[in-house]
Amino acid sequence: MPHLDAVVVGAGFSGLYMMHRLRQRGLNAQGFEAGKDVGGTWYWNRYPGARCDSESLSYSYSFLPELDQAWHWPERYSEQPEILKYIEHVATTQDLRRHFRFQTRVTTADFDETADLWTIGTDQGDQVTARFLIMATGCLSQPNWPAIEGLADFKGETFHTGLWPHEGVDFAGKQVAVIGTGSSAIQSIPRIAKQADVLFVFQRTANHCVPAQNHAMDPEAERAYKADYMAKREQARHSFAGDVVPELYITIMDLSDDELERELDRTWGQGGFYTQYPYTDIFTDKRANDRVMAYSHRHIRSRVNDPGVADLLCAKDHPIGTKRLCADTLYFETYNEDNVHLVDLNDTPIRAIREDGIATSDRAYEVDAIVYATGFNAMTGALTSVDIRGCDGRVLKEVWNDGPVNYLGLGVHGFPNLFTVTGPGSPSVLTNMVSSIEQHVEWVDRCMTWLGDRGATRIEADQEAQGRWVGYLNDSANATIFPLANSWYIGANIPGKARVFLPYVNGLKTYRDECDAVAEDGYAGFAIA
Ligand code: NA7
Repeated sequence: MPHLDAVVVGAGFSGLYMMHRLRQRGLNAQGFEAGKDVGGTWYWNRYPGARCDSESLSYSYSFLPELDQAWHWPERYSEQPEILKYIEHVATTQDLRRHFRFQTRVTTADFDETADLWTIGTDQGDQVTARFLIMATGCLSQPNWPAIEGLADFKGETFHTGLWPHEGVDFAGKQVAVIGTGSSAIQSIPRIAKQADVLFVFQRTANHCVPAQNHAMDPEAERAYKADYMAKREQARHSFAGDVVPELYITIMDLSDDELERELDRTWGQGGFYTQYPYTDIFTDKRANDRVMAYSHRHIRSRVNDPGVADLLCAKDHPIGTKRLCADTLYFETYNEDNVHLVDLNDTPIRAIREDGIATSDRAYEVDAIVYATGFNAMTGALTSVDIRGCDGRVLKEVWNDGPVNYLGLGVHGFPNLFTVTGPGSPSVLTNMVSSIEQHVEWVDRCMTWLGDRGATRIEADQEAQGRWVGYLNDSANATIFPLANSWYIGANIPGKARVFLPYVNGLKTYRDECDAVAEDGYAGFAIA
């Protein structure tokens, strides 16, 4: 059985950077990736309109300063093909592909306590042993298929936004259904509506959505950013959001109605998460959030002609931003088109999928294609779908049955030498993902170097430190209004999943400081052997 220093699972932004670091240190690391090539999220999510909601100049690696200068991002927020092109370029120029086995899914991982080694198995029959197992499997990588009766009976074309065909899909001349109105639906619906003869959108819950204000890259802004790139990277690394954005300096409740209107006109003009970044109280004071929400609703109503449809599109069940905020390009205007119909599933729930379409409580919708934009088993799904067995035969999936427990979002008691890059309990999805990925990869690399220098073969989170961390995570989340929403942040989108707030809410800067303090203190809270 081949023996390795480390196995890296996943060849997205995390896995590639992890591999780069390990190989630079001369370690013998092997990567496994289920897809045919690199890219992770950006490999799978090829649906029309798929786009990042962090700006491209900062949603990219910071460890390649020459590439920073050479690379041109054509838009403020790049579309999936551009991001994938960038990742592929990095994989090629850094010669990373040869360290990965593609079309190979890791299915099992067993820890041998006597040898301090993981034995890793794949669906292609590989068996390898490795000192360290690094799960770089992404936060939104296990697609969620809804449990609707008859789903497999449909005779037309079935798609999931998170598993989009590489050759693309032509909806011209077709009757199409989209189920779901989260970010993936909001990005794809305007594009699908342009092609399809008829589009039915099946909405269970409206999502808060603000204009992305995407545009072609402004050459002057690009020049200015590049002139100062290193400093900007440094700023992002030590910021709340992991990004070069204005941070927490305006308190909504201090503003009069007129002042707030002007302020929100300004940030709605900037678009996307700029409508959240500056506000100290948007996630801590529901009254402040309500005021922003009222503005958002007025904005939506001004974009949709039919007041009844506009009303359905205004999210009212959760404070704005407590489910991941969506950023749109002409989403609401799409409902002004004659071929687009919104179906309110609260009024007429789906009863079943039939051979020829979708049956709701009041009628049948005959369609040629159904697009499931129904999201992911977020943050834990990719980890618990692998049969990971630690000490004493403990199974990760079972240990996490009541919600994930770990220390720093990086290590789990009972599972030595296992690292989870952007695992639950770390800032990840509440920040610029690439910044959080880099922080984790660098921490893991530093930790492995430290262990190697001491001849240590094992690191494991203490149960007590883990308990304190989980308590701190919950207290931090409960000090905000995030838990008020039935979001994927809290596992509410997956039937039966424990209701635990998954990401770390105190921002990347504080988190980085906490992780660094643990490292500087000789990895306090971890048992080293
Ligand atoms: P999301 O944001 O989880 O959205 C999934 C959507 O699918 C949401 O509107 C759900 O409605 C809907 N859904 C899920 N199951 C059903 C069933 N059974 N019936 C009807 N509707 C259903 O996933 P996305 O892919 O859009 O975005 C995920 C993240 O990727 C996004 O936040 C960005 O960070 C990138 P519900 O709200 O549960 O009523």
